Amino acid sequence: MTVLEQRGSSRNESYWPAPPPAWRPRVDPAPLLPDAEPYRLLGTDAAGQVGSGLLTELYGHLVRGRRYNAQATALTRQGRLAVYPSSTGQEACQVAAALVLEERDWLFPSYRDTLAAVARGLDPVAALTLLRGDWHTGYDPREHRIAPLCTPLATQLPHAVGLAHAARLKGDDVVALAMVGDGGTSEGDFHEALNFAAVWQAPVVFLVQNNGFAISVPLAKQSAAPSLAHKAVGYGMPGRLVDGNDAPALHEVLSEAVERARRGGGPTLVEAITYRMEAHTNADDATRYRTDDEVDEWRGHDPIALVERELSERGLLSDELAQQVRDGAEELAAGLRDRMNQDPALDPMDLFAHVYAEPTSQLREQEAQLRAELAAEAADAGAAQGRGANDTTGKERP
Ligand SMILES: Cc1ncc(C[n+]2csc(CCOP(=O)(O)OP(=O)(O)O)c2C)c(N)n1
Ligand SMILES: [Mg+2]
Repeated sequence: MTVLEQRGSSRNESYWPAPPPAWRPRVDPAPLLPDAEPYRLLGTDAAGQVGSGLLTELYGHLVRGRRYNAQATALTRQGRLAVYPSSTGQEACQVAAALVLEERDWLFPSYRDTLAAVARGLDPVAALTLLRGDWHTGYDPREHRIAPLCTPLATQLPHAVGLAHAARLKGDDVVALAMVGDGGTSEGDFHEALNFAAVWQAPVVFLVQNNGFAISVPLAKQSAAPSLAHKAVGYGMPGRLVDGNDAPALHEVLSEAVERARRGGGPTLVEAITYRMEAHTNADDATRYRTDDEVDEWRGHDPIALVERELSERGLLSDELAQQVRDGAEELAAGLRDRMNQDPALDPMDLFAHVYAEPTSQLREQEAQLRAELAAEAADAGAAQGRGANDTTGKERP
């Protein structure tokens, strides 16, 4: 019998044995799948189940957070802050992430998550240290259990997994919550972190703030996934899709994920659908890649207005409460202004300290280059001052 003849006889079981049971889904993927629609509480029949105490607490944090963002952005315009990635519009994610954690837990923020760190109790000025151009974090991460605000995309995620896994091995009751943007989910570190977290059943919660853009790149240009929460299923962990502007809904979903992680149930990926109301940072012009209509549409789904509406419906938004919350926010902003108006003694050359015990040759080269540039700048400034002092004509020089 020729090979072709054998192929033809599909009933020849010695030639076509049944395939080994190599592939079987280890778990039923259905329970891991996110809901088709983002989970919401405010504006639904279930809103009544949110405690009034929590609602009021969230409100206070949201208003303070928005005021903090506005003040920090103003400081960039005054040259007091090098750069600020505002989270205006995303305050619900920031506040909920901070409030669901216990003191012993860890927060792993990205560069946009200053508010989460402040809502967790970090000094509002210390939280801006890196963005001010200093070489260090400005606070002791171990003391506050807040990792440094991370600028390289997604690198905070494997760190969170490592810390959570180590804590579990040591028997410490610690959960890590790691924040990342929609753009960050396309990074290799995202994959590695989620894969390890699921295999080890590490007590981690991943919170993706899907604000629609990675700088100017809209989500559709960098992911074809049905939703970012769907990515969880491929790793073997549940994915949850939540309205990222609904603070109580996020608080509930994140609390459940934290509790699940704490009792040994493993990691969860939570995707919060939200929107960045300001530009990427003060160095970006958002009008070049999105329309005012789109921004206005999101203005109608504002996280603070949503909570205010629910408080009003319950008769809880008294003038007194509103004033008290506003005063608290103004006090925070005034403190930030005053303290940020003091000039820190920053030396750009400090960049090169503490990188390696023995600096590499490339680092030494870069150090020499920066030293030369700074010297040339200082010489230019000196010469300009000299010209100004000798200039009696009042005419501008070419
Ligand atoms: C590894 C790495 N690559 C590129 C960048 C440059 N970068 C800074 S922010 C950003 C967009 C990130 O978008 P997203 O993750 O959605 O977060 P968002 O800024 O929207 O909060 C990029 C590409 C970076 N910081 N790190
Ligand atoms: Mg984004």
